[in-house]
Amino acid sequence: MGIVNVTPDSFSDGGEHADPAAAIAHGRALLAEGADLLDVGGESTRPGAEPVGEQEELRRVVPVVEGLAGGGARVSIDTVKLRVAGAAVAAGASLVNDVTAFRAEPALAGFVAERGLDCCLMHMAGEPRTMQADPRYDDVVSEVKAFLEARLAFAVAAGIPEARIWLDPGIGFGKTLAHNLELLRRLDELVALGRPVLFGASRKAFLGTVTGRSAPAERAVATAAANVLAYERGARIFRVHDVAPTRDALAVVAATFAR
Ligand code: HH2
Repeated sequence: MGIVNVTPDSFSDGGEHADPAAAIAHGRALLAEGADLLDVGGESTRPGAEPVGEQEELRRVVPVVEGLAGGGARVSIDTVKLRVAGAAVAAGASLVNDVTAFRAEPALAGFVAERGLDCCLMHMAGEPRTMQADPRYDDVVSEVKAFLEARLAFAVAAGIPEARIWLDPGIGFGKTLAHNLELLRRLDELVALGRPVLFGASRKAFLGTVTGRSAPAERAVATAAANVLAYERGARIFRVHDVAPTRDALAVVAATFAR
């Protein structure tokens, strides 16, 4: 899953693809690198980010979804808002990636059900503005697992077939370095829930801490390494800014384990 951020303030690529033509060109480049789908987002969820108004988010994402889906790409819409998801789906998106797992707008689950869409449900402790203040868990993996189980049950009760639901530990969303590493180390426990697991570590701060690389764009190798570990533990969708390095890393994994 290649990331197309149409935002002025994303943590690693804010402002780079803020106009629709640049964002569409970027999405096409990610497809050429081997992305199977593109995740288009118009609201940054980085720690400390302020929420974006609905009109502004619509203005950012709709032309980009239209341009990419119109060209044949599979597009996911990264939003927590029902109206934005509605407009993105009308423009050709077929998957809803909601970082609140339908807590921001529970009616979004009914919309996904009614339209026969796929969705990704992610764990987040708190909200982006404050989530990194002092995250605490007794056991991060069992708490994230219990949360995802409950949100999966909510989505199924809203009418979304289980087969259409992906789960995501929400790397960096209300988690310390130790929490992120523990989730990666024990990712198989989330895979055991029986749904495809999406892993989103791309360029995130914990990789900067581990490698000493303060510039997010220099964390592509660290991202690929984390994704190989996640693959080994059963994750199957990788949300990344740099598609080519993760593709190469996963090709080595596939060649090693293919019989
Ligand atoms: N991470 C980000 C945004 N959306 N969605 C899912 N399912 N999983 C994630 O880990 C995830 C996500 C944050 O990364 P990015 O889009 O690069 O930054 P920003 O939120 O600053 O735009």
